[in-house]
Amino acid sequence: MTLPLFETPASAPEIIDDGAVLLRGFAAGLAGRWVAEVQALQAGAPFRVMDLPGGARMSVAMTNCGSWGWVSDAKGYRYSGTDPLSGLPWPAMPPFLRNQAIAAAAKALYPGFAPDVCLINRYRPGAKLTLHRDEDEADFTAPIVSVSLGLPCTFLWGGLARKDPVKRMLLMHGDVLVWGGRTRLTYHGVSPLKDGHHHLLGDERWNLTFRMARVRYPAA
Ligand code: MD3
Ligand code: FE
Repeated sequence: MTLPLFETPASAPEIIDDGAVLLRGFAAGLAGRWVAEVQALQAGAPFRVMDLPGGARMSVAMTNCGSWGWVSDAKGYRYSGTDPLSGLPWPAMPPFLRNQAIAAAAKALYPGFAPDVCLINRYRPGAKLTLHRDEDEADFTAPIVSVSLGLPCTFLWGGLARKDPVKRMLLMHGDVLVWGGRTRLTYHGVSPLKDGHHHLLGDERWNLTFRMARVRYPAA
């Protein structure tokens, strides 16, 4: 059989831990559409760098779509129904993005996923995310679906305590990870992005995380 050039075939789901499922290449086939959808969101809610409560500035630029968006400033982190840059509601989650995230969750055996937030992170060379837990959501029984596009990164994957040993894992363009069950509250982060060139995103890496911030899982 001849595989199409330039396309990573999506592979069977891999269980990488209790509740965490890796769908290698899930978003690779329609990556151009993913990129176009994120670009279209820029008109209403552009990428911006946020401040951390301690006073430092993040290196990753972020934006959101959906009913809620994750924000950070001198006062702390929280979900906000409006974009602090515009004062307006975040752009609606495009149906293509939402449907793809729901399909990925279903493939990872999480039916009833109904994301009300898509947080979008943009990394340029040197940008990183220090070890943290995602704990601002209302219902930790809901998984998080994460989609990687563009340059590869070294993902840092720890345990349930900050001091637990950290494993490293290469996340590549098109990879989708579904984090649920026992892994939902693990510490994780991203090593400083290495310079490189990707045919769709140049020297950038984008990561989309679909979350259920203010809805209960599973959705009725
Ligand atoms: C494990 N983003 O936005 S995606 C974040 O690549 C975030 O931009 C990283 O961590 C990024 O909060 C990592 C992989 C990921 C996302 C959410 C998780 C791993 C997770 C939630 C729980 C456990
Ligand atoms: Fe996170």
